[in-house]
Amino acid sequence: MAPRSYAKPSIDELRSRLGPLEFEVTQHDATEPPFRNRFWDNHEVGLYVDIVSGEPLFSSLDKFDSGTGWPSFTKPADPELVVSHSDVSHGMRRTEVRSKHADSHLGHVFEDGPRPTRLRYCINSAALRFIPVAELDVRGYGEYRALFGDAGATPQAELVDHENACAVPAPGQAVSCEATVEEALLAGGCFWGMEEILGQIPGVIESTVGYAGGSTPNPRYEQVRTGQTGHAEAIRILFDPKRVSFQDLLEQWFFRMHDPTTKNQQGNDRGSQYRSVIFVTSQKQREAAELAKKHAQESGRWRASIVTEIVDAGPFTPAEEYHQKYLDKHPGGYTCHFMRD
Ligand code: MHO
Repeated sequence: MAPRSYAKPSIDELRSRLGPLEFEVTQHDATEPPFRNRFWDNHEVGLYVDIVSGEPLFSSLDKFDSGTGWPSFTKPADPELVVSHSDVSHGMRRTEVRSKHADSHLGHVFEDGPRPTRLRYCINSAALRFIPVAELDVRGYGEYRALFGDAGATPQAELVDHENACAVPAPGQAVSCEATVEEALLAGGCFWGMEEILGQIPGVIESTVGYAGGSTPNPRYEQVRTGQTGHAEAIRILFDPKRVSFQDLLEQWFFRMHDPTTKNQQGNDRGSQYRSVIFVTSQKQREAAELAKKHAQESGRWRASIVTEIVDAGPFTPAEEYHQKYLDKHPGGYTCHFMRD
């Protein structure tokens, strides 16, 4: 086989090939939210490669549970391909790590990791693609198969020395990664119209429609539409809190784009799947949501009581592809959402 090329594609090609968050992280040094990302809790055996170029970066053999909510490794799979730079942004002195060939921003490395290296590579899931060990050969990473030996058969937890994981950093040392991207998970009726408005707010990086707040795992639309699964049609947005705060998102947009006073109903759509909910991902979001709800009630825009629920965010299951950006695909299609004055 010809040697693999890890060349970086053009920015235009990257824009179309990567998701908006993947683009923001790898090209603009953004940091994704902790925990609610692809790989922080992935325990499968395999190789993590650069989502931009495919160059091999980290191995599951060096992955450990750091408790930070980001995938964390004690060392790169190939030290040649992970380059360190000093980074003084966000008022901290940290060591940034980037991929060698594509120069993708990956995350940071801290000196508070477990043995054997005592390093903690704190990496964005959005910068990574995961190649399970069984697929290394067919995906062109055959030469990395040896790295894993019989590991394919060994549970991941037994391979890593967890002792001293997440040690407290020495005084004055940078403490951790800090997310620059925040998630909001909202429900307010049919998700087609909600996404159309939420997706266009300045500062919103990406939106996905799906199902949240129910009990059946991995629900599909046909189940949710019965109202029996407990899910609400929801919209997950990732936004830049420097450009729009969570509270403004709620006060200026969420509480104006749907009627928060109609219980289990929005426009003509009836059922608990159309209820109004703010699913919060932190205590800070809960406080902002309570305040925004209070201000919306006081605004006089809504004469009846606001029934919007504020609950902790649980799992979010993305909806079927045909529901994503539905009104872009079907201009003039059904919506009951519009901005009130
Ligand atoms: N009234 C619309 C709601 C669709 S939304 C995805 C319909 O029944 O098609 O629930």
